[in-house]
Amino acid sequence: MADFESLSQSVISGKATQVKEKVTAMLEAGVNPLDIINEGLIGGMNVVGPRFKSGEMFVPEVLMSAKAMAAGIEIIKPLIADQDIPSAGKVVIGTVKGDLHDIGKNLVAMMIESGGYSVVDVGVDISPEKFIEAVREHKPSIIGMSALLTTTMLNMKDTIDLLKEEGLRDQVKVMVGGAPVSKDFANEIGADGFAPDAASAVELCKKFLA
Ligand code: B1M
Repeated sequence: MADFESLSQSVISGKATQVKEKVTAMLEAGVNPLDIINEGLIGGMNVVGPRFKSGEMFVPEVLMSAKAMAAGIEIIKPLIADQDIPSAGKVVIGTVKGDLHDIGKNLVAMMIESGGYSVVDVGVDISPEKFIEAVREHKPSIIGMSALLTTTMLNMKDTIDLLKEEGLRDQVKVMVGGAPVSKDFANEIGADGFAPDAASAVELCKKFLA
């Protein structure tokens, strides 16, 4: 039985080396890579969130946790992103303007890629204008916007409005997600869909491109 609790604990305490060792040992023992992500790594970040909120953890510690989680993801990524799958469609993904949170966005990008789509990750703090530029340059079927702050989620609407103004809205499906985002909010701003987590994001891509 894999000790996900111990892996989560290493994420919480920001110990990247321990995370790497534990992830490697679990993979060698044949544990499913997605279970390692969902139960061990995300499990740890799910504890970090409330502690950050309640003032038990501060930004430098949260960053250490984020780095420890990223170290684990790096080891797992090549195992689940199958480069040989022919692309089922292209997705441009980024975190919206003013927002630097990228852990969830990176996970979503990785899962979408492993679902057979080619992904162009445009990064964080992406303004509506930069999203438009990326749509023109990469011609994706889907654009994905991530936001973790209640203040920055409003920038999703600005991007959708600019897509309309630029006559590009009909060419792409818009998917939104991130902790403060909801289905109702997605409908309100005129997005095509909302995904609460990375696995649902892959399902949504499939639905969009079916
Ligand atoms: Co920030 N932060 N943070 N933070 N941070 C939150 C989001 C917060 C909820 C913490 C809290 O107070 N409880 C709070 C937001 C409050 C609000 O707006 N209501 C907050 C705040 C306030 C801030 C700062 C303003 C703090 C400060 O400086 N005073 C600041 C803002 C900086 C900025 O962006 N301009 C800040 C900074 C940071 C760090 C830099 C320290 C770090 C980010 C490091 C990084 O990303 N590289 C950080 C972190 C780590 C967090 C928490 C603790 C964890 C976020 C995370 O990575 N979760 C977070 C608390 C929390 O969310 N519980 C918090 C794990 C990740 C796997 O989940 O991102 O939700 P998540 O992604 C999920 C789903 O949401 C979904 O799938 C993912 C996988 O299942 N999903 C999508 C995400 N994007 C999607 C896109 C899709 C579809 C699904 O389609 C395109």
